[in-house]
Parts: sequence; structure tokens; C-alpha cells
Amino acid sequence: MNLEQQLNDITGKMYGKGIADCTNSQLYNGVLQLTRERIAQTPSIKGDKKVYYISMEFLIGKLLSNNLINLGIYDELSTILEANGKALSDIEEAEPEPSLGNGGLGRLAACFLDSIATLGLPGDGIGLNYHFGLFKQVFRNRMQCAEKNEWIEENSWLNKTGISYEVSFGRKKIKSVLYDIDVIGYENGVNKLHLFDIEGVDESLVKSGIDFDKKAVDKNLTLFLYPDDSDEEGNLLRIYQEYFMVCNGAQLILSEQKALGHDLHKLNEHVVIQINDTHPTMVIPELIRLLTENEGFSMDEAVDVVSRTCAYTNHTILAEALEKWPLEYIEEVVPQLVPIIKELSDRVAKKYKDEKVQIIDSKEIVHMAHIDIHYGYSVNGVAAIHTDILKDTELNHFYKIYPEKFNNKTNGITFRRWLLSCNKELAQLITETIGDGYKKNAAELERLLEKADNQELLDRICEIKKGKKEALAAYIKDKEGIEISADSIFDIQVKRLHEYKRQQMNALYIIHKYLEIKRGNKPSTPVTFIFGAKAAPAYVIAKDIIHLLLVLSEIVNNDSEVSPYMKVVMVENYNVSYAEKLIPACDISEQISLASKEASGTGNMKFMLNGAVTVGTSDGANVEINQLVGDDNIYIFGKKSDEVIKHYENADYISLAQRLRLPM
Ligand code: NBG
Repeated sequence: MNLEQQLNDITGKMYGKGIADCTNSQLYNGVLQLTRERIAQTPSIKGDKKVYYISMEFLIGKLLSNNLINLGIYDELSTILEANGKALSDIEEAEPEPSLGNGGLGRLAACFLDSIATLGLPGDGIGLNYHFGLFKQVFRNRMQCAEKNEWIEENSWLNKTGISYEVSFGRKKIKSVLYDIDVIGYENGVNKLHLFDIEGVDESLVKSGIDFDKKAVDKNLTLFLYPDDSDEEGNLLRIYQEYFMVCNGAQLILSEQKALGHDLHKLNEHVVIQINDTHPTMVIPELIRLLTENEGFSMDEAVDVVSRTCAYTNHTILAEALEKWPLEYIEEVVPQLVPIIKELSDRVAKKYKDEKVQIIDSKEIVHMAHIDIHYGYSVNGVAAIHTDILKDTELNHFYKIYPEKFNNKTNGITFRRWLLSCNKELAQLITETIGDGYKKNAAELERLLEKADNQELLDRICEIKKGKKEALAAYIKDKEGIEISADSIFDIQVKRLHEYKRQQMNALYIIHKYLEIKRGNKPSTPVTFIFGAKAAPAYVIAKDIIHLLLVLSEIVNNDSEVSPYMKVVMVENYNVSYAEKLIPACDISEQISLASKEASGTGNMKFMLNGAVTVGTSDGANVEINQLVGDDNIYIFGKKSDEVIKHYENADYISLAQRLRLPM
């Protein structure tokens, strides 16, 4: 059946109408159904070895446009809709965005799933089906407030499977339900994102904002991603969530492998379990528990095969993000894991005396990353400089023991979402210029270098940028009520709010610029500063910085002397969909973290791919981007990471203000 007939058929059955008579949200449901039917005809990816990417976060964003592109039917469908007086871009707006991640770590997981499927490798994600995800940010009185983000509708990408496992929390047992989301490779087969949920989830526990009864785990376990963990109840809930994910994941992996007839003693020949940061670490003791209790393995056999199967990715050197749980918390939530964790810890203690590499330290604190490093076969950082810092500084004690385990995998991004989907005009121009090999092989972009002096091409790129800026300006006018000019320079910093990312430094620069304009030093081209960021609800300084930006925005934009030359916008509820509008419209990409702190960054890559120049520090993947694009396209400033690390070691950093004895 051709596409138009199929869609007309679907809308006919769903709403008793043809395409032309449906509303955009009805069409969204119709196209969703059509896409699902097409996916059902696409073969799943098979192979002898499979990766399970286990992660507390998958920041997948909206799926419609990407799925259509990857199925190869986007253009055709777009034409059909146009002929019926509809626009696919309007229909895409009707899709709710799931917020199953905080930022880069979760978005990376989603990009990996796209890439794994596009490469035709068998690889599934394992995570949790949070009903309200990360909070939705709303601004009240120029401050961030948090509300629940509802995204699960009657028609969605979630497929309820018949799979269910029992998870024991001591004597309490909770049953899971598994939902799958299909992950379609670009011109390739289908993998799965497995999202576990609890049977008895009770959305009515959330009354206002994001507060809820944290104790009722059999009802609240999958309500939110990372509930406020600043108090003890929050910490325990986090451990409940983590164990629920890994216990289900481990059962799924073992049952799939048994169904394939694979010998579990050779699990490592058929499976890699990629542990995304420390949150899924308990999968190691859990697998050992299942193999010894249910599969007749000796402890030595289980430890051996699990250690050959699991690999760990470290995403940060910030100490507070490397999880450490008091043993008593684990005892309270999952007592059955405690003997295994103690056994793993004893084995380490027998071999190595150094306190810094112990799993359970002298204060009875369990260091999750240490379990991963001792009992995984690979430890990777996410950019060259980050991996070097792990080896030389942060994890140096481990590097000395296991040099062979350490390796670097610099992050990447999927071109399907961050170019083909969000900037179709630029993708089209690149395809016309160098063919479409770059869609699967980024290195082919280098062929554009031959055209570096082609004025006509450069003019067309500028035209596309201008169009994207106009579209963003219209969107911001609509959403934020702020008028900005597409003729101004769009200088953008969007990412989670964190002190090390230095949105505050950017704000200080804006204040300086404001005062300069007041003094009569007007910029030759007006500038629009755009921010987007959520702050963790318990991170007071981060919320204060948002407050500062919102206040600044109001002062600057309402000052008739300054606003013709400069505007400031803090967009509300920055998320993947907003990023898809901001990134193609950007002139200057701000990547200004305190060197050594940003493990990689991935926004930096997305902006660069869409033709923005970068202002940045020598941190994370900026360093490798610089090597590839040269000094003309990325402007690096500030201290190098080794200088920063030395200042920390010597505690001798003195700011300019202190040196000049300015009032602080
Ligand atoms: C983040 C880093 C980023 C990095 C992403 C993906 C965490 C813990 N880490 O620099 O801050 O790009 O991970 O690797 O969210």
C-alpha cells in the first residue's frame, strides 16, 4: 500500500476522517501509528555478540521526525501532507517530549542507540520508564519552579511487552512491567530501548510541583528521574531505583542469552554490558548473585565471567557525582547484595592495601566506581583530555594497577537528529555539494574543504543560517514574549546549570557590556545572548544564577538605551526540542567550562556541526574540536587544565580582583 493510502486508512479508522480533515494532533496520532506499522515490517538487528547499554537516563527527545528519517520516508510523507494542506513540522509540535535524562550523559546514551542501530550492530538500551521524567521548568517571579513533565499519552512509542520480573527489596517484592521503544537505524534494522516500570505506579501521589511521598516505593519508584537526593529519603529512593533497573536488566539479559542457547559460562563471548556512569554499578553484584544462586556457578566462576562482560564509562571527575553509598543504605534496600559486595571488597582488600582503591572503606562507605573498575574489563573516559586526567590524577591509583583497562572513547553525536532532522536545509546543501556519504561517515565532511573559497556556497550557508535565526526569533517571541532581531549576533549558552560550566562568568560579561553601552561604547553589531538551563532543585547557587539571568534579561531588554544593541533571553524549560531550534540558529557557541571539569561536552559538537564558531576553554572535546577545525573556528581562552589542577593541588589560586585588592 502506498504511504498516502496507508495514512488515509489509519486516520479513517481512528477518526473517521481523511488526512485533509484531521487536526494536527489527530495527524500526529495517525503518523505515529503509520510509523509503528512500518517499523513492525523492519527486521530486528541480529548478531553473535550484543551490547546492553544500561543507563538511568536516555534523553531521547521527540521521536517522530527521526524515525521517519531513519525509515527513509520523511520527504515522501512531507510532500503528501503538504498536498493535503498540512505541514509535517506542525504535526511534530504535537508530540510530547519525554524527559528521561538530565543532560549530556542521557543524551549521549540516546545518540549511541541511534548510532549502534545505524551501524547494524545488535545493541539494546536498558533503563527506567519515569512517568514524569525530569521536572518541567517554569519561571515564576523570575525564579525557577519545578513541575511534573507528563509525556505518556494513550498513543505513544511505548510498546507494552508481556515481560515481567519480580524484584526483591529484602522481604518486599515488587513486580515489574517492561515497555519497549523501537530504535530504528538509519537505513538499517531495529534495536530496542527497554524501559522497566512498576505495576503499581500511582501518579496521583504527586500533588503539586514535584513533591510526593518518597517512602511508598511500590507506588512511586518510577515517577521521577533523580528525585531530590539532598535528604536521606531521596537517597534511599535512588538506590531503590538503581537496584530495580539492574535487577530487571540482569534477568532480561540472562533470559535472552539462555533463550539463544548460549552457555552462560561464556557470557562474555556474546554480551557486553556497558555501565553508563556509576548509577547501574549494582548490575555487577546482581549478576554474580543470580549466577551463583540460580545457575550453579561457583563464586570464582561468576566473578570471572561477569568481570569479562562488564565495561564502565566514567563521565565526570567531580567527586560529588561519583556515587558512594553508606553500606547501611544498601543493607536497608537490598540486603541480598550485601554479602556479595562484601565478598568483592574482601577480595580487593586481600590483594591491595591502599585505602584509596578499596570498595568498602574504613567508614563503611561503598565506592561504586571502585566496583566497576575492579570488576569490569574496561574503563573509558569520554574525551582524550578527560581520559588523561583519569589516568594521571583522579583514578591514578587504579591506572597503576590496571593500565590495560583504561581507554578513551571521545563522545559523538548522531547526525540524523543534529543535522538531517534539525537543519534539513543545511543537510540538503551539503548533500548537493559533496554527496550523502557524510550522513553515515562524518569524516566525509572534510570534502567541503575543497569548496572553502566558493563564495556562492558560503552565501547559501549564510542564507540558511539567517532563515534559522528568523525561525528561532519567531519561536522565542511566541514562547518567551521577547522580541529579538535575526540581524543581531546570536550568542548561545545552553546546558545544565552548574558552577563549573560558568554561566555566571557569561553573565558578568553581559553586565560589563551593558555598562560599556551605557558609557557610549556601542557594539558595531547588536548581540543577543541566549541561555537555556535547568538547575537541580536542591542546587541553591545554580537556581540563584537562573534568577540573576532572568533579572538581567528584564533590566537589559527594558533599557531603551541598551536594548537596540543587546538583548538577553533565558528560555524556559530548555530541552531536546528547544535545542533543535537553538543550535541551527547559533552564531557563537559558548563552551566556557573551567578547564579540566567538563569531561567532554556534546553540545559543543552540535553547534560546530551547524556552523557556529565556538568561544571556549581548553576542556573536554573542545581540545579535539580545535585540532580538527583550527584556530579560526574555535577561540580558546583561559587557563589550561593542568594549570587549574595545579592550583587545586597547591590551593594557590588568586583572582585578579584579589590581586588588585578590589572590594569583593
Ligand atoms: C556528563 C559530562 C559531559 C559529557 C557527558 C556525556 C555527567 C555525569 N557527565 O561533559 O559532564 O559530555 O557526561 O559523556 O552528566
